[in-house]
Amino acid sequence: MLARTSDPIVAIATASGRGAVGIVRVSGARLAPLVDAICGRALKPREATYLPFRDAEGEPVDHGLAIHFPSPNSFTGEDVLELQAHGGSVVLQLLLARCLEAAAEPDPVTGRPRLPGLRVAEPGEFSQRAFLNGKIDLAQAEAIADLIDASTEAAARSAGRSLSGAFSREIHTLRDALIHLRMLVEATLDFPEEEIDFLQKADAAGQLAKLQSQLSAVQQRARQGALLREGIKVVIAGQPNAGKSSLLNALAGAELAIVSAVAGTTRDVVSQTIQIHGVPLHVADTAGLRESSDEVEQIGVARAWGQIESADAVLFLHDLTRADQPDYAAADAEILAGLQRKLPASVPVLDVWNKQDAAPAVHPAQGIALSAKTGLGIEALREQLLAMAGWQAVPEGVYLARARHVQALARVETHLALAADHLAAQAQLLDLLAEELRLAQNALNEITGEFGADDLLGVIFSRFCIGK
Ligand SMILES: Nc1nc2c(ncn2[C@@H]2O[C@H](COP(=O)(O)OP(=O)(O)OP(=O)(O)O)[C@@H](O)[C@H]2O)c(=O)[nH]1
Ligand SMILES: [Mg+2]
Repeated sequence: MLARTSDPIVAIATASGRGAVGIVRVSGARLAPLVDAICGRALKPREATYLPFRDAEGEPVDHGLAIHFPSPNSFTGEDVLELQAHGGSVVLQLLLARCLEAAAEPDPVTGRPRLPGLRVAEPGEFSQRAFLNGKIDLAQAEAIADLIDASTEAAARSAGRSLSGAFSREIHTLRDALIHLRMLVEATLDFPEEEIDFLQKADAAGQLAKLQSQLSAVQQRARQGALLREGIKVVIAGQPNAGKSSLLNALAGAELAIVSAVAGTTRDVVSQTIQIHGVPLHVADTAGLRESSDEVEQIGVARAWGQIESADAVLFLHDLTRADQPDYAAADAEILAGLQRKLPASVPVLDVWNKQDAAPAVHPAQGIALSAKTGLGIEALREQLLAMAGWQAVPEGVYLARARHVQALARVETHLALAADHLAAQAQLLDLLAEELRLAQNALNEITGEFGADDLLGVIFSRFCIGK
């Protein structure tokens, strides 16, 4: 949980390690005395000035650029001082320590500490302040963290779109339409004798239906955005020697897992994130599923089932060259029964027949045939994986969204559906209609944070990196 105080805060804003430039950032209500102490003078607002950063004796700690962003025209909305120094970790630590020291020193004029209470920022605290001071809304604040964490170019682009407020604007459009409808219903409640007429004339049902269709468009894009951010987990499972490790290597384009003709080669789970059209897929290769007296192999098989149980999608790999052997088919049937027992119906299982190159005449009744060895059919599998993940190209562009947003939108959907029922059921349910619309608006507000749920804020901002 973050401290929600107005303490001045300081942090190294750049990544740890060596770099050409590193930045120490300070934010607080009034930084002028600190600027004086470290820069030896006042700075022109928002102008970079090259100068020595001074220690307590006036000696330079380092030379660099200092920029003072007076409140409210800064990232956090408070006074912000940015010190761009050389990017060594020792230099930046010295500069950070110097800021803390200078803050505690008595001001030559007042004799009181220059910047009482200056402390090192918690992760995400700068962005939290930006949010609390109305510089950005919650969805935008999350987009900052998502942009930094983006694992694919598509994810970074869509995080940028969310950060620029595209997602928030869509939410505001929905909210405004919702408020309009609520006002209509609330007004009707005040004049009960006219209610049906009034709502009918204003086409409340039509407005609600329009709102529902707008919502479903936003939902679709948010779901795609959440997919870009989180990806899905795909587990490759099947009998020993089917070519699971070969398939992982083929998908990843690298020799990650050991491949050999010995059945029972893979023991540990080997995982790799691959991207298909920008969607991250976390693919896990597992031990071949069979009864074994080998203790290590047994552990591997147990781990494989553990992976399967947490999968979002399973590739059930078969060996085409052995497809016609009765005991091979029997073992596959046993594995299939296990998959059906352990997986909810919502997790797709795709039959993949490997080694097509060695059995070109055999064609499976269902699923797809490929060769991990020659690469034949791998592209088709990649497309199929995207479809299994639920990816659809959305024309207007995707904005990065989080599971939290998708869930909130689903709650809005539920409340609007109930509201529509109450509206259709006529006058006596107007109170309930009004209540559902209110709840729908609450759920929408959660996305942009225009409400006061402190606990939620703590969770969101504590996942940031320090200095952001
Ligand atoms: N002809 C042919 N051979 C393949 C293909 N894919 C894999 N193999 C061979 O099949 C054998 C087993 O491959 P692996 O990828 O190790 O199989 P696995 O399913 O990971 O096996 P375990 O780890 O023992 O469960 C190796 O000799 C591979 O060279 C393929 O597409 N065509
Ligand atoms: Mg293997």
